[in-house]
Amino acid sequence: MLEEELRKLKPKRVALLIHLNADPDALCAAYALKRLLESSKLAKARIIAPEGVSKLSKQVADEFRIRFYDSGLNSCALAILVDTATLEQLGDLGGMLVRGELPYVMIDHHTPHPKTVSSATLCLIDSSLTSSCELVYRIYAEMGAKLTSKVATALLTGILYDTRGLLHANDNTIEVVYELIRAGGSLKRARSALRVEVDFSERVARLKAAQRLELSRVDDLLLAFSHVSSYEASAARSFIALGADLAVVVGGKEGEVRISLRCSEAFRRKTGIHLGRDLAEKLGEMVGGMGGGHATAAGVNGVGDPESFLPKCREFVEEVVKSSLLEKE
Ligand SMILES: [Mn+2]
Repeated sequence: MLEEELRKLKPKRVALLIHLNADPDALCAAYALKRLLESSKLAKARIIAPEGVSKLSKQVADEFRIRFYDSGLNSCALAILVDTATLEQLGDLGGMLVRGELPYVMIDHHTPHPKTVSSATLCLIDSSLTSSCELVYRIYAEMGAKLTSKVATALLTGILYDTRGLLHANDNTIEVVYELIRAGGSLKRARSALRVEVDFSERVARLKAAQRLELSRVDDLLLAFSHVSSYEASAARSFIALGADLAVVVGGKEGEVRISLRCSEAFRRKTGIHLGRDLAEKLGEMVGGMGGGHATAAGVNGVGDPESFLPKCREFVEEVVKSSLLEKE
């Protein structure tokens, strides 16, 4: 279908557009498409990542020598949106598409926005797939195009990323992974492309936060509190991994206070507490700043002394948790 569309439109140059702060699935899917369009002589292609890609994607790009740009849309006759469900996810570059100045095709595994779909020339969307790379593999298969081992490995990388190392893989994912390995793809190399080493200073911060950890128990919920000068979010996440139901880590120095809150799904279910709304917003007021976020991850910025704010913070959080449990009874 994509092939027919391209033979009809005959664009000289195609932009492969990926979302802001693109993850490895978006980048690898775009890369494999670029190789497909060029090797089958359908069009020249350029990967455009508005405002750049994520830190991990940068590492993947270095590993596979994938080149991407943050501009050049003007010289393209067609855009292919990869792993991108709405035009808003393209930042300022989406403007040209919103204004209808450039036709676009969508290739994605997210549930798309109806408005974005209705203006598209062609949509190849399958939300039953766990990654965009699987969809790109399907396009290769439909066209009968040959995969090089490098492209196969790149597609495996995107799949491993979006499925958290195949944890969320479904039957189709495993079939595609099998075919990619048969085509010469290396799971080992894909895994190593995604391996992240945690910074030394970040590991020190996590361990210091652990050293200062104060534990409270409310019913059968474990609440962990601590303070650290930086990497408070990383410390809070590590407490959840250790087994805390709720982690509150106060960070900052020299009069600046940041608070990072994380909780488990079980905590959310048992207490009904939304960290952003029920804790972060009020903590933000308490430190003369602002707080907010999601149900299981939130943050606060304000002023004060992190260490001396911790007891007040702890008292407030424990109160909210206790009263939410009473309400639930
Ligand atoms: Mn994806």
